[in-house]
Amino acid sequence: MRGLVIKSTGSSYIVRMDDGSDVECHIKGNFRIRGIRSTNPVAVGDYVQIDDDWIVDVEERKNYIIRRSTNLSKESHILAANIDQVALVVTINHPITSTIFIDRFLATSEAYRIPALLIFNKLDIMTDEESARIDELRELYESIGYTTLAISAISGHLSAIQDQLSGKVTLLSGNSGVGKSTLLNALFGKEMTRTGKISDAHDKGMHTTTFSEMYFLNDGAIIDTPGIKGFGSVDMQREEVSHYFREIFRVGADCRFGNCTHTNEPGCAVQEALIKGNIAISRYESYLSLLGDCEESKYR
Ligand SMILES: Nc1nc2c(ncn2[C@@H]2O[C@H](COP(=O)(O)OP(=O)(O)OP(=O)(O)O)[C@@H](O)[C@H]2O)c(=O)[nH]1
Ligand SMILES: [Mg+2]
Ligand SMILES: [Zn+2]
Repeated sequence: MRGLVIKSTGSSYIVRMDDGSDVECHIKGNFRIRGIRSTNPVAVGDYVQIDDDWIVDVEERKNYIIRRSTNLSKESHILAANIDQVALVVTINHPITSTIFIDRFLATSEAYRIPALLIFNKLDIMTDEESARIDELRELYESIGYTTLAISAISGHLSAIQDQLSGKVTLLSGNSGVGKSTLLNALFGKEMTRTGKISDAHDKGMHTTTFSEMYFLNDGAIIDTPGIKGFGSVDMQREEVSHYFREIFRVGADCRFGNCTHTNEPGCAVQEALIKGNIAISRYESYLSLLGDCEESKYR
């Protein structure tokens, strides 16, 4: 019998069967999918075959997105499978989301060819300065080609975001405490899942959501996921990294050398664009940080 994995706790899975019923399933210890090394062989969004309450097969995925928790860890985790887009929820304060985190997330979504959307949340508590910074960041990411939204999940007015989610399966991700679950609840107009406070001492989330779960909304679906700290690089070749920074890739076509890494080569168009301010320093720093990971992994 066939069904869709809608919740994953790590040790068990809730599978929504084609007849609409939900079955709690397990996988046998030796269950593996060829070609992917990950801590979870089955993820939310997977279509599976079940036998009793055992998952016995996973259908080929349209796509999936993997995260490695840190650069050094060899373990990777499939965040979700068969998704139409990823939405990164960002707060520039309470808690702080770094641009490196944003860019690593975007680069990963590029690597897996999954469209990404940036949602700046908690507008209601941003100072004027912080709001100006949000405008700046939105302008930057829009200029690169990403869709961005600025919202307050607790104060409603979510029609712009509803338009973006309509008809699609969207994975919600971001640091702990940015308001992913709050946004989910707001979209449903009722409490679908728990939310948690930001710690007073550290101004960080407390990892309230611990499972990934898919929720069906009108003609689409939203997957709420546990907050993440870091975003290690996926396996990328050094030459590949610039492909995942759209504007660096575009400008890099004019470099003197075809294999330019945009670090210290003569005739580098990216360096020139940096000086002219046509490429943002923050983006270039994120690019360098991913490039650095590749160097590191070469010697592992
Ligand atoms: N002022 C304000 N607070 C918000 C907003 N959105 C969320 N919060 C608060 O931020 C805190 C964390 O929200 P959650 O929805 O639990 O955050 P999360 O991203 O799901 O966090 P994890 O599940 O830990 O990954 C809660 O106290 C929310 O009430 C917002 O738009 N404005
Ligand atoms: Mg949550
Ligand atoms: Zn170059």
